[in-house]
Amino acid sequence: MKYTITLLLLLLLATLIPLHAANSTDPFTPYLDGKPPQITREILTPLAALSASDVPALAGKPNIIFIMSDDHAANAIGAYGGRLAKLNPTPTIDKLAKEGMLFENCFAANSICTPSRASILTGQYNHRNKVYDLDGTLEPACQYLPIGMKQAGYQTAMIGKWHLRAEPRPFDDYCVLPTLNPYFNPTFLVRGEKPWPGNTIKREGHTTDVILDLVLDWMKHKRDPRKPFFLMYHEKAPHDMFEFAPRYKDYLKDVEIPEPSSLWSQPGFGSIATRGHHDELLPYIGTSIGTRNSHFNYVKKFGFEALPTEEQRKRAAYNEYLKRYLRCVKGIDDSLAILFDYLRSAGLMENTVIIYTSDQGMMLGEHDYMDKRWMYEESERMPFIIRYPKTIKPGSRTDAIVENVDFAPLLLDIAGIKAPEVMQGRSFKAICETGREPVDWKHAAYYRYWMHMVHHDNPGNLGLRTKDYKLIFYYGMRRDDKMPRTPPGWELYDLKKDPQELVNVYDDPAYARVVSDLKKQLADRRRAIGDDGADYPQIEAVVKQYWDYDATARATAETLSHDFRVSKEAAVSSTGKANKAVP
Ligand SMILES: [Ca+2]
Repeated sequence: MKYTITLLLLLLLATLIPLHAANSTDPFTPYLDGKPPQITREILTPLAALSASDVPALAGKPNIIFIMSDDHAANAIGAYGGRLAKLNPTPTIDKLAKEGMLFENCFAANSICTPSRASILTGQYNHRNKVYDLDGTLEPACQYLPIGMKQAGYQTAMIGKWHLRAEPRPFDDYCVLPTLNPYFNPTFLVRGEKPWPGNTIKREGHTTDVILDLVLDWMKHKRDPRKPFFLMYHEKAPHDMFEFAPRYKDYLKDVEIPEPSSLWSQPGFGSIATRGHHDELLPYIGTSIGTRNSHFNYVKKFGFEALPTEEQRKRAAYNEYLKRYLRCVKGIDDSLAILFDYLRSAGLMENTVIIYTSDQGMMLGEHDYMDKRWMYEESERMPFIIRYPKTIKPGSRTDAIVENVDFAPLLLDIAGIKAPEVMQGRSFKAICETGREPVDWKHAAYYRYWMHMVHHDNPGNLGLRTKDYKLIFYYGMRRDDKMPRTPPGWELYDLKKDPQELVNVYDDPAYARVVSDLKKQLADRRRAIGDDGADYPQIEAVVKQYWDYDATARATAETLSHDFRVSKEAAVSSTGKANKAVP
């Protein structure tokens, strides 16, 4: 009887609400001309995308929980086996990996929060979705993933860190942190009577605990058991400044954190683009653990300047950084243990696809760097673990290359619908289920970081990462060209021989063939995905000028290196502030 009434209600709704699907069966068709339409009613009305005949079909669809932390490097997950694994930082996530599949080569197309999230929601690279940097906005009409999941018949919810500025309107339910938010006693933006972002709720406690409570509350009280659900559960932790819940203050207290060798010595690392001519830009490029970068380093930030030697200062800063960070990670891992216990007790564990990832990685002292943004492994790599024992073999691993633009197509595929043309990524469901890559699967991940020399002093760059090599080109300028340019330069790392990227072999004659092959692949990929420089011809001119990197280009790069150093020194003498960024 209840079922019949539900069907009748659904039929009634379907009659009352005019679907634009009447004109087209593809909800994404209107976006193909690049002009997002106004949000239509079927996007806003939870039940409208469902027709009565869909209801029985939904019974076989799995639920999906997409868990994403902020800046959680694979190195800080035990299952990835990095140098921190011996500290056992993530027993719960490790267990998830044992019960599912771990991706060793999952990469962010742009290793920074807002752009990576935009790629995940749209299935597009940032030159296409136009969310280049932290100021980017992803309008509701372009939030293709939740729109598609709803079309597939799912109840959708977004809880936690959002960072895309515009309202997450296509979700049935949302409860998201504003862009700037504290670790304790956070405020959330919710749907309500006032226009976005006018409706808020406030919660007491540490953000990790509060977000877990909101997730559990949604699961227990707001979930519609008649439908499969798609929940995006986004942590704020372990983003800087790493404020952990007080109960973790003694975690790792007396432990000496294992160090990467590149924290101390890396004579073959980098290029003129990252070190300057004869290392003259080392104080200015890339924020540091030790005092190399006087503008932003963790010796200063954590107050270790009074220690007698640089070795002591750097070691103290490194340990403080890693302990704060890992205490935040521990909080996430403990939260997930509670969530998974709940899923088991509610009988949801076996029919729910669980994904754990992070919006990108994080430099944890490798190369004396902090933060992300770089294309180096620790920053570019995203952890990606997927558990669904019905179709995914427990304890499996793959080295297939996948990118964050592939997430939305995968999720839609799991939900039983095809990714729309507007998405540039491709589903890797077959890899999850078979462990094998389709014959025409991609061989490389594309990368492009646009936020030249802001916040953490990283030059603009682009590149390609294959299973064997990484080619990076630093073009060194901002989109508006209003920040001093840094010297263009190339770096090549042989990842099989040198997984820690300690030696740039770009100029080694033995790699000349590799360089030319990779440049061709890079040019082909840029063409294929439409990153043709049309929006920023000034940058594209630099890419062209330095593509072959002949003697003339190298000489010009040296001049730019000197000019940049001089501009920095002038800024110090005029402002009195060490290494202040000058737009
Ligand atoms: Ca992030």
